[in-house]
Amino acid sequence: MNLNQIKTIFFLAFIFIVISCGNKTEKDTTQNKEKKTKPNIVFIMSDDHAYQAISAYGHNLNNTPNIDRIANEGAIFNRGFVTNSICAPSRAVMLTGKHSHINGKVDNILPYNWNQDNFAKQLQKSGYQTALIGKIHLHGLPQGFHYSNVLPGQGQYYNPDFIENGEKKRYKGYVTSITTDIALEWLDTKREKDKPFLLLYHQKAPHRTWMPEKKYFNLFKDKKFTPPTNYFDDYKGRPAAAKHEMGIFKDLDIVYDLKMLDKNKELKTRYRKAFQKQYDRMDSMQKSAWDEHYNPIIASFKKNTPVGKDLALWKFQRYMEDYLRTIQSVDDGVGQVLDYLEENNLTENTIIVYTSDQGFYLGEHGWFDKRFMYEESFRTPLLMKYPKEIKPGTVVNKMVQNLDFAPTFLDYAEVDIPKDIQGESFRKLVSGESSEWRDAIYYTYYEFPGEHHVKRHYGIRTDRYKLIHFYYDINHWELYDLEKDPSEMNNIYDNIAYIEVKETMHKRLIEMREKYGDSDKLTQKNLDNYLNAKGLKKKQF
Ligand code: SGN
Ligand code: CA
Repeated sequence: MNLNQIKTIFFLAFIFIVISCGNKTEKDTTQNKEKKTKPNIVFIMSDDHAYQAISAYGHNLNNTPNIDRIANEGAIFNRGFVTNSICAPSRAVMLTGKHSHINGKVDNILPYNWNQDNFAKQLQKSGYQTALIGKIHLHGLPQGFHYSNVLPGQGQYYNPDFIENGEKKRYKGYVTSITTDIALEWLDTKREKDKPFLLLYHQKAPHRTWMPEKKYFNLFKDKKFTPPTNYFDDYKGRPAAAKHEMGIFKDLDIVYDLKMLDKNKELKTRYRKAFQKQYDRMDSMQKSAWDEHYNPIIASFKKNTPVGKDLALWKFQRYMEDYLRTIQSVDDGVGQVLDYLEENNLTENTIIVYTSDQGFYLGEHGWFDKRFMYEESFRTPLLMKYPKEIKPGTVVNKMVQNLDFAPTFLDYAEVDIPKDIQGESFRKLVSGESSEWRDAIYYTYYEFPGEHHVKRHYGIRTDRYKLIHFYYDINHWELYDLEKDPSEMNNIYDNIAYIEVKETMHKRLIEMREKYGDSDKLTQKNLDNYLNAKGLKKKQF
């Protein structure tokens, strides 16, 4: 090799090194950029929060300025629905993007299989830092999260236990503020800050038994709540609804739900002991603040106990006060998280969603609780903000479901959506890029025989109509024209004027069950599993 050849080799080697270094630098930059531009996701979910109790929805019951901020700076969904209106199943659908009969968590009783895929696992694999904080109601160590700190089961309002990465410990204070503090602490000190993050920040409130935080004991003191027009519903034409055990008047316990825990124990109710247990979790300071507020109300109730219709109205008022008070603390927490994101320049690149695991009755049909496919519990609040893509003041009227969260988040994170996910991404819908969307949704409910006595049913809702089939110890169909009868008081299934609508809806329901892989056989299997788990036999009912 002569000198010139050696020079050429050195020169080529030099060029090669420069090019590869250049490429490497460029590649690193692209990866970094990608990492940094992937949006963060803060998914806020509360438990049993009725859309009627968010001021952005305009029902004038309460004031939720922080939750409203999400809608004002982003989008409000007027038709957000769940697929199965009960806690644990709703969360399983949210995580997996699959209907209950596919993910297996059909009711609050049967176990959830954490080994199956969920969107947090997918995001984790793609480089996200993930955390789950608060209520999840799915037994077992959560999978898909670098950090989890969750309430066991339903959780407690005062001095709650939490399970931090599998280890149980008790916190002192009020559950809503504690959940917020844990979430803020994770955001501030626990996550790796150079990575995009997913935070599931899930409140227990406003779940029963609606125990407010001290600072809100006097909120609504002077406000008189008017019950909905169908508060004294007679359930005509709706035999499943008539069998309910979720009436504010009939079923709310004066002591347990409405807090009339008199010290001389004269008010002997069915669930008095259960509430005593909750009260006993409080320390002496918490108890004396509680008593200072409730004792005068108890005294006045005992001195002048209302009866009949007056009692029904008194119960409604008491129910609304405490239910809405617990929401005020949830709203405060949302404000703290939004402020944190703003103060840390995270607003632009963070998707924020506010929703509930389902809707809730605030006296409609005379009820509290959920479960039915009727609007108030089938629907759920949904507000969303992402300044990069969603215009402030956006209103979405298409029917989205909790089934759609998983694919939507994966879409934003640019992760391939697994083929077996049943929901659809609403990213383009909410940004206004496309208005193409489904025109019908499917619903199932399984937890019967069970608490509140809501019979098993499934059904379909289109923009205008709803068809429901109640089964098991009843075989009953209901059809509603939601345009003419938004409160679903008039079952028109046997109305001759709707014969064609009825036929079309039946046909569409069959198609829908095929589309989502549901069938009578699966329904029967779920029923058998449930009865086995509860040690029940069909003939007992
Ligand atoms: C508890 C409540 C019920 C409620 C279920 C399910 N009773 O059992 O009123 O329907 O949870 O709620 S309580 O006396 O224990 O409060 S869910 O949101 O978890 O599905
Ligand atoms: Ca719930």
